[in-house]
Amino acid sequence: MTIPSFVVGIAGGTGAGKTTVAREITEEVEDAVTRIPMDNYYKDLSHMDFEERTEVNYDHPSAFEWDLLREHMDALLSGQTIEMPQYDFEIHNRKTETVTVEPTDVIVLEGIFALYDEELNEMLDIRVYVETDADVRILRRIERDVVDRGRDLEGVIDQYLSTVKPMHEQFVAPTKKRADLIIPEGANAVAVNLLEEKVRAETYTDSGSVWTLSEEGVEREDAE
Ligand code: UZR
Ligand code: MG
Repeated sequence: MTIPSFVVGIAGGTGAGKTTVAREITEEVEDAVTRIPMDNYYKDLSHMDFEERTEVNYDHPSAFEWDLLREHMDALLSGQTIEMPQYDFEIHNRKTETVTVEPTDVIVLEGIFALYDEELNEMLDIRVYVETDADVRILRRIERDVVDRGRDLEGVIDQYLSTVKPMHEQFVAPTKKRADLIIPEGANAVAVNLLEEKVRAETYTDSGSVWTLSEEGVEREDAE
C-alpha cells in the first residue's frame, strides 16, 4: 500500500496552463503520480436536461461536489483506492463510468478552484497558482472550446463575459494569496523544471522500489 508523500495543488484561471504544468511536472515519473482534475468533480446534473445544463454557472464554487472531492482526497492520502468520476464537457455532465485510481507517491490536484477550499488546502504540501494574462487565457479558451468541445464562438464569448470573467475575479484570483509558488505565463520553463525536480525527488522515497535512469527517463520497478 502506498501512502502519498507529496500533494501538489495547481490553481489558476481558465486557459492559464494548469493542465500543461501538471503534465510537465509529472510526465517523467507518471507511474508514481496520480492527477486529479477537478473538472471530474463538477456535480452530477443528470436530473437537468441539456438546455438547463447550459445555463449553469460552472465558474462558481457551488458547481462542484466538494464533499466527494474531500472524501476522495482523504481516502487517497490514507492509502485507499477511489472511483473517480469522469466529466463530459460536450454534454455538461458527469459520465456514467468512473475510473479506479490507486494512491501513489505524488498526488496532483488541478483546477480553477484547487486552492479554494480550506479543508483541501490543508491536505496540500505545495500550493501552486498559474498566473497568465487574461487576453492569453481567453484566446486559448476560444480555441479549446470551439475546436475540442464543439461550442460556437458567440456562445464562448457570451459565457466568458457573463460568468467566466466575473467569477474569476471574485473567486479564483483571490486564491493566489494562498499560493506558495506563482508560475507566470503558464508553462514557465524554469519554474516547471524546479517543480519537476521536486516531484521526482518525492517519488524516490518509496523504499520498496528500484529506480533506473535510462534514455527514456526514470523508470520504477516495484519490489514484490
Ligand atoms: P479549465 N466548464 C464548461 O464550460 N462546461 C462545463 O460543463 C463545465 C465547465 C468550464 C467552466 C470553467 N466554465 O471556466 C472551465 N464555464 O470549464 C474550467 N463557463 O476548466 O480550468 O480547464 O479551464
Ligand atoms: Mg485544464
